[in-house]
Amino acid sequence: MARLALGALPDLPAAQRPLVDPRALGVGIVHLGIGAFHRAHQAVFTEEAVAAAGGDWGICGVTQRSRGVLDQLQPQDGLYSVLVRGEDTSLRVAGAVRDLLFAAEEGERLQALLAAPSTRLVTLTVTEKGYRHDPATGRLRRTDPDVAADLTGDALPRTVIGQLVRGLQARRAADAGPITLLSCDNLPANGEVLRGLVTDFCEALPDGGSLAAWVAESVAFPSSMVDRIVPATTDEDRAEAARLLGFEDRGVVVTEPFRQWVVEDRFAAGRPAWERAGAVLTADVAPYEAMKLRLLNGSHSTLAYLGALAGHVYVADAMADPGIAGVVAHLMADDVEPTLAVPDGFDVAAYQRELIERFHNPALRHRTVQIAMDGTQKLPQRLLGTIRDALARGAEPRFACLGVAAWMRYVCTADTVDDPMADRLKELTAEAATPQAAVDALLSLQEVFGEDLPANGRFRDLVTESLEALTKGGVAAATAP
Ligand code: CS2
Repeated sequence: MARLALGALPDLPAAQRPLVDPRALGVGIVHLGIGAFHRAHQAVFTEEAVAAAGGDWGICGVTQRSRGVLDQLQPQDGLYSVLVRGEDTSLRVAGAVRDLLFAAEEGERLQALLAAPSTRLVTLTVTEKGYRHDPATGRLRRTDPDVAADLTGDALPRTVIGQLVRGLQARRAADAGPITLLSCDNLPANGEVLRGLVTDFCEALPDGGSLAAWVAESVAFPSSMVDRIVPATTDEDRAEAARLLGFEDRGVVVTEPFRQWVVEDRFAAGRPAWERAGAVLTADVAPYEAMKLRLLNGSHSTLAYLGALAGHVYVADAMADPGIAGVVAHLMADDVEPTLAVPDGFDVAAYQRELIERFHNPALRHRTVQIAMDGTQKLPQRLLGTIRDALARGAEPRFACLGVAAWMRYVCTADTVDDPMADRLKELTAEAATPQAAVDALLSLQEVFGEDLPANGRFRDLVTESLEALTKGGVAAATAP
């Protein structure tokens, strides 16, 4: 079977062709972290925006650690299909990705692109751990060996923040004008966090003060809330795409019908007309961010740990378990909702019902272990914020604490824990023979729990009770109503 590429487009039915002519689209966006999520989310919004309102907003997708996505997309001229699975299945080839770059081997080209006047926007989906920050404080971890190496400036930078700062340095030297760096990762105040990390990095450089001042003047860091569930693509997905397209597509991404993007409208050098594609451009993203991170992602992580412990491979299977589904519903309504500042006119109860439906989508095979990864980087914004706010109001966030306990049980019992702090977690829990000892050991992770939560007796008790229940009676006992 022939491979999808520009030459294949005339053979596709109109409903499967890109909305724009990829050949006519110049690159205006550099995207760091071109995984499945970006391809099913921002790249789709951008293509629709360009189709509606024009502009040279093609994307150069950058990968950091592996050539995988380049091997998929380069032979396909950047084209891939988006396979949407809801009640019906649909597929369309996406046309906004016009160039690809492997940062580990093409650091100089990346720097040149960031310094080019045609590049007006850099977007990021590098995952929580890609920021190399301390999740509890949001500051740059200068002791991280890669960050420390990048700060010496001796070789091409390896970290995302190092690459951005090097690119900004070159942009300033080239007098190429202002630019926007837009974080699209699941972190609260993600724009503010990114601004803080870039500034921390600049200020740690010799003579970095004037660079930091230029950044403050010329670079915008809007925040954004992104939402679309995009499970990892499987061989069956690739087979289905080939059947629907009549061409082999190694880059296909699978997703749900739902998508949402709320973006702070503060750009230094223009942007695509994303509102024409259904994005919400607003002055304040914070209420949307908290709502999404706490309701969707907090539930997701809780489902992932409880589900994986109970042997459920997919999120939809975990949702079919009445005990787990009950925990998710209570977590949202009892623990999270009272902590939210809901935007005016927003129906938060309907939002929760819709989330539950999305989690039930049987056509999306979303693995619990995929969501379970990187727990140390995810817990603070997904569950601990809810717990802090609930405790401060004198409430008992039992379900959010069960989520934390499920993470602890998972960390103590899973064969492999995929987490940047996996070695620390292993060391800490190696000697922990009782639930109480495991709670004591894991709460010593200040980078995750801060100083306040470990010192809060009510929090410790709630987590310990749940971990005891999980240890003695398993998920069924811990989730019994
Ligand atoms: C998930 C998210 O893998 C995870 O941790 O919770 O990727 C989730 O699917 C997205 O944030 C949905 O918008």
